Amino acid sequence: MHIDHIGIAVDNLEEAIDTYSKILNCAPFKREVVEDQKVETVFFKTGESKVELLGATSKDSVIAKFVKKKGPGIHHIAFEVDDLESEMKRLQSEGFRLLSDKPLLGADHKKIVFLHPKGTEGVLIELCQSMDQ
Ligand code: CMX
Repeated sequence: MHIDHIGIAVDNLEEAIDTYSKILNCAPFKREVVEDQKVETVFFKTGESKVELLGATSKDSVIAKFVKKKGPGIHHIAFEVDDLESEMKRLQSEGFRLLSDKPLLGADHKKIVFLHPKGTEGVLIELCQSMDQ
C-alpha cells in the first residue's frame, strides 16, 4: 500500500492549476471529468505520488458542498492497494464504514472506494486500484 494521491478541493480549477503548476514547477499530466463523482480532476506527478485538484461540475457535487462549508483545502488521501475487494472485506470486518458496497469508477482509470471520515480521525480515505494491471 502506498499513497497514490492527495485530493485537494478547489473553488476555481483554472486558478488552482496555475498555483500548483508554480508550486510543483511542472504542468499537469492529466485532466479528466468523472461524471459519476460530479468532479473535474487535474493530476500532477510528484515522484511516486500525485496531487489531484478537484473542481465541482455541478452544484450538488460533494466538492461544491465541501468548498461551501470549509473552503478549498485537502479533501482526501488515496492509498493504492493491490486487491481492492479484499481490502474492502478486511476493513468492513474491522468495523469501518465504507461509502459504497462496490468499487466505483474513479479518475485515472482506477476503481475506488471511500471510508467515512467519521471513523478515520476526520480524514476522508480513498482506496484505489489501477485497472491497467
Ligand atoms: N474530509 C473530512 N471530513 C469531511 C469531508 C472530507 N472530505 N467531507 C465531509 N466531511 C465531514 C463534514 O465536515 C461533516 O462533519 P460534521 O458532522 O462534524 O460537521 C460530516 O463529514 C458530514 O459532512 P456533510 O457536509 O454533511 O457531507 P455528507 O455527509 O453529505 O458527505 C461524505 C460527506 C464524506 C460522505 C461525502 O463527501 C462522500 O460520499 N465522499 C465520497 C465521494 C467523494 O468524495 N467524491 C469526490 C472525489 C472523487 C475523486 O477523487 O474521483
